[in-house]
Amino acid sequence: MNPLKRIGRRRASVLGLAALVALVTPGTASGAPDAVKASTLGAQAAQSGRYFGAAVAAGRLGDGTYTGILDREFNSVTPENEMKWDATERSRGQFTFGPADQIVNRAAARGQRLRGHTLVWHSQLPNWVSSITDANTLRSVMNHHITTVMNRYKGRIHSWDVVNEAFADGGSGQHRPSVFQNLLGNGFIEQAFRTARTADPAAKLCYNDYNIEDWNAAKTQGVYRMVRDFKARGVPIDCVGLQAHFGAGGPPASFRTTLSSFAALGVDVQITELDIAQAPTTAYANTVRACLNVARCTGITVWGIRDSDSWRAGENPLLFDRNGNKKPAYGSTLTAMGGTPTTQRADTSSPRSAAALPSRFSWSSSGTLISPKPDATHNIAGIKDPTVVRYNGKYHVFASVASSSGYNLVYLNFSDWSQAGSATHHYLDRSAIGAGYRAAPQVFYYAPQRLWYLVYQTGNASYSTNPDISNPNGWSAPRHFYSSMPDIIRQNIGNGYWVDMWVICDSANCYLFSSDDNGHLYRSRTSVGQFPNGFTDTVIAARDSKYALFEASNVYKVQGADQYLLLVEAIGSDGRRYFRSWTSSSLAGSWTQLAASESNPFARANNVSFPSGAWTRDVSHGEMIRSGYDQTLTIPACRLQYLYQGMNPGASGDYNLLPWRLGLLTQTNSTC
Ligand code: G2I
Repeated sequence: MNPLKRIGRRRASVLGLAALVALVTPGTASGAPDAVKASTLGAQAAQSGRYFGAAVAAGRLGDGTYTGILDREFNSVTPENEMKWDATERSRGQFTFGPADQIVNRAAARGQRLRGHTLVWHSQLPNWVSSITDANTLRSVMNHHITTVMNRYKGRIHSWDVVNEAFADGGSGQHRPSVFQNLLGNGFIEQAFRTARTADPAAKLCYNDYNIEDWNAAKTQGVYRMVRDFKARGVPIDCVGLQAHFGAGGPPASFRTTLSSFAALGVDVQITELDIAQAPTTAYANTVRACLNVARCTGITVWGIRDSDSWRAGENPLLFDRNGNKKPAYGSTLTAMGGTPTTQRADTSSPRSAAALPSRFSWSSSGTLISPKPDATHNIAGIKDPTVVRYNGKYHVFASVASSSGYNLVYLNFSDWSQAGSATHHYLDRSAIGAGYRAAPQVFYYAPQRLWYLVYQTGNASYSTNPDISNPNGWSAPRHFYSSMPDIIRQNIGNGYWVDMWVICDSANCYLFSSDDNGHLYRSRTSVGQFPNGFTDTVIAARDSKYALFEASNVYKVQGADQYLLLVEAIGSDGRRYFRSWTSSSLAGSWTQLAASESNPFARANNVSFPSGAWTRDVSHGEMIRSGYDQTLTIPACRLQYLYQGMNPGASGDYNLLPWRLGLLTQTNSTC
């Protein structure tokens, strides 16, 4: 965002631009189908709206091979042991959430979904519970446990295993004996589900068990009768988890019938703990196919990552060997979902993978969602350059506010977009950020330091930090990333401006991108350990003509793919702002055009529909809605949303006084 440029200068320069743009941005319409074959389990499962998850152990999160596979392949996580009763309430009323928090916070920051496992189970139950002898005490202890654990993670868990393994093995089809069954009778399961619904009404409530995959088994029929009865009587239940701990033969022939029979009762089904002795390729493929064939089979979780992580390690039942290499069953699993495996060694950096994003985009725009809210001391003309994260159940938006006296920043939060217009605007010149030229903010949580960063331009590239994103007064005074403008920028900037600083990190390095309104995208680097200090090695990351590579660059990691997305704002042959896009397999790599022309733009008035009225012809400086909130800037591969600035097409005059407003694009050609 260039605070100084004027619309008049821009319009005057547009003559002859059409030819120029055509020259430098050849059309990239490829006719490639929108449906893509992803090269990782999570990304491919997402193509059909499903998740592919893994059980995760907090104790292994320091193992880079383990987390490398976890973050590359899986988009859902189940804590393997950390949410169980013996881990969370070892003595009555004393709750411990450290290891569970570790898994939850890590997954949430990366946009991975979470399954909760498990609230009521006869196993891994502390002695103080199993030795209770009084029904009223046990009931209140059970309800308190469910409520406390669910409250802790409220809004962050997509599905909870409320009750685990309550049915007996063998031919009875009845509940197994347990302290819950023995003291509370058959009604304990219903009681647990009712308490769970009250505690977190948004979570899907699941009954989870093993050996219920064979439709002909008495245990399966017992669970089926319970779910049918719950649905008939309005007891809250949303899904059945089938653990799927299989022998080498894989799933029983009736597995798909079992899944579809439960689904027909009006519940989702999920494969929750998949592992198969010796991991035969066909057995894995058959399991996956059974799920894909049932619309309400919403996801698959494997019970561990490498064979050495498995509770059945001696049977090598998982998709990765102990060195982290993909096993043949990995390939058959991915292929069964329609994906394409890449050959990949666990200990090298990821090679390029199949594109997870389509090569053409179409969007639907909201109307104006956020407009300036001037107050007695802030006479604001435009609200611009938004940055946004979803954290703790809220969208947190920071933006530039433009007025005749210059630029500063504003902060607002709201729980959903329908509330955006009524949110309070907090002017950040009242914080230690202070008055004066501050513009084009970017916000993220820097997980290694457990600190929020707001990056913005002040003439230099600057930042403030805050331990609490929701506290507008918590931001520190500005500090600069550079002692002065790097030489390479000084040599290339011409008559442009140094603007729109953007930070993104991979597991080793952080990169700072910036633009010069003169056709150059710059990139500097520091290590994750040194950040925010040490940005050096500034290079030109991309170059084009001035208006074809103008400003407002954004760079993101595409979830589940070895793919980064670069967006840069251009000025079109009609003088209107739009976005071009490129991808790369590495943040330090070269960028390949994705949708990068006026005829096949990433987002431009010609690929956006405006159901509530064409309030803008510009699709200008904005930011993607991320799937997480940390420094990796991870975005989903599907159903993209982009918060942007637009304005009344008839407006003109002083650039700083133009009536910019914020609106939201939602991708309409997503295939997943
Ligand atoms: O048993 C396989 C699974 C069956 N369905 C419910 C799941 O929750 C269950 O998971 C396993 C974990 O994979 C094991 O990791 O549950 C076991 C306990 O029943 C877990 O084993 C426990 C050991 O029993 C403990 O001694 C150990 O301290 O793992 C703990 C942490 O490694």
